[in-house]
Amino acid sequence: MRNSEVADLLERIALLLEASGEEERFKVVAYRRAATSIRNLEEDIEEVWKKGKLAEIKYVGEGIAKKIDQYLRDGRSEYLEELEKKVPKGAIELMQVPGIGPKTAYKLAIGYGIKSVEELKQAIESGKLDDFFGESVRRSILASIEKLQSYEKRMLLPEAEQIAEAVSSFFSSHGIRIFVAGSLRRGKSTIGDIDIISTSKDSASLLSSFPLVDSVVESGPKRASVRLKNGVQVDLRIFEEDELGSALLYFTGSKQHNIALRNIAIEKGMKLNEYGLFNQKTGERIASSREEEVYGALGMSYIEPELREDRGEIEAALNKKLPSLIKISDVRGDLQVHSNWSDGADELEAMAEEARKIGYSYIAFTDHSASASIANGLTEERFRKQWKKIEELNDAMKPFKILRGVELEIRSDGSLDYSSEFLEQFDIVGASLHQAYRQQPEKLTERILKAIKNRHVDIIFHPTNRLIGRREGHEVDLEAIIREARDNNKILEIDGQPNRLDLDDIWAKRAMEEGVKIAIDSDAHSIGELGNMRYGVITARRAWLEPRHVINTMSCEELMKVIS
Ligand code: DGT
Ligand code: CA
Ligand code: CA
Ligand code: ZN
Repeated sequence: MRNSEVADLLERIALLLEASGEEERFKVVAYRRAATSIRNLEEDIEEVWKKGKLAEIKYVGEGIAKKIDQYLRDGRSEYLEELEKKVPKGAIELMQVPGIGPKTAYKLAIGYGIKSVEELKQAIESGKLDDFFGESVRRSILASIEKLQSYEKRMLLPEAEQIAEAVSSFFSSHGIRIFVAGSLRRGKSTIGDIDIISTSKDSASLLSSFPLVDSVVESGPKRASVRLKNGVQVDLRIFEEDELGSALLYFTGSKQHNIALRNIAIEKGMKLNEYGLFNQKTGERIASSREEEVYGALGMSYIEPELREDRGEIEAALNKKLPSLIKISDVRGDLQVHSNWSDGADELEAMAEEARKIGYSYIAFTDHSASASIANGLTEERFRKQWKKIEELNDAMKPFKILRGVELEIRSDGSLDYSSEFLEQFDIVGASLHQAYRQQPEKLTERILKAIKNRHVDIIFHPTNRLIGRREGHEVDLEAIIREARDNNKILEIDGQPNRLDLDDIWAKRAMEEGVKIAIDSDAHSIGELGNMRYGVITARRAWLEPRHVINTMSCEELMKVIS
């Protein structure tokens, strides 16, 4: 299947169109949308192409179909090549740096001949750009570059999962079971490398023969490490069957959790390492084959991997006060979903059908509001039309319930799109901040607080607006936002997009402790992305959330009472 290859092509065209600085917003949206549509296409794009039916794919018009046709036929795209000529080398790469938009990237690439992020760093450090950027901008760009370069080495959760699954099914096709440990098992939002454990003596040599291996870093009887073609490292450790529990415990980490456990063991006259829990004096082994046994022998209840960060879980486990964490099956609806009425790829009906298939009893469509023009935000007129369609679907899909929602822009002065009378007519309103996000943090906080106080707003979506790997969350005053949400009985969101996961685990826990309710949403822009709920739930588990803390574990009726 070359579907994702073609989707990448279209996305690259969209990016270049954006960078070419022309006012081609509509085109940019069209290419992105077609890319998403093809990425989610079930049929093989080459088959569709051979049948001459490219233009029948959703969002692929004649123009885009021609470009795909040429690409599949000749392996190249003249249109892309033209754009590449038009956009200076380096501009695209520079655009990845938070704080550098298309225009600035253009000027840096043309005016100063800067072709890479590294060159930009050097130019700033050597003073070459002192006239171009003010001092505080230079400092913030250098900080962003440092972040960017450190992120490059870490991957997002879905990528790590996919690799682990590929490794795992390779091993199982050879009759060997492996166990995933490390930060992936703990569900961290970014993963450095993949740690696996096996009890088979053959697994080290087998790992070296995994088809995606680029080089073998080390390989011995008890351990192996390989680097894959995509740059990712996989670490394997081999243990005896009866050491599996203590081995998993050790290699799941976190390191801080391990250190805390080891200290508890010492206090109790025992010794803990990856081979087991031992009596300090006699050396006799007390527990090792299952994690539960090791925790039990230390006087603790079993601690779920997501909690193993030394953030209070050890004490809670000693006192048998651990939370009963939320599970994906507790989720009964999704409160942030986009359709093709704004920047999503799929129709209302298809999205709702899929949500019902997942087992939800409700879904809120939250297409973008009018001032989000890059996301094809809706006018009041278009929302009224959408509501008609929603009404029809609600009749047809009973008892499944579709809520009229909106992702409402918090504008640069803190005001909102639409009048009060109009906002009243939505079932649920999520407000979020995208525009003018380079304002001072105090100003951003003020805008969010103002939105929370507005009686029509129910939820604040992705409160810090972070994009993992691209930009840090805004330095808004989250303590103040949490207090305001608590005082106004408003909800804060964990956005499940793998590059958002915002609120993060630490702040979602903080919000919960203050009594603020949390919504976990997929922020899906296509049918497939409804599955992002999973990553939101993992983050919620890392935040110690139980079903009762999460608003969308309620039935639709209860939910409507809470937000009315
Ligand atoms: P990552 O890969 O950076 O996302 O994070 P982890 O947590 O997967 O860390 P990694 O791969 O370096 O090591 C895997 C686990 O092995 C880690 O979570 C805990 C354990 N571990 C590694 N180094 C040490 C250490 O020096 N002391 C202790 N107690 N445990 C360690
Ligand atoms: Ca790791
Ligand atoms: Ca590792
Ligand atoms: Zn959107």
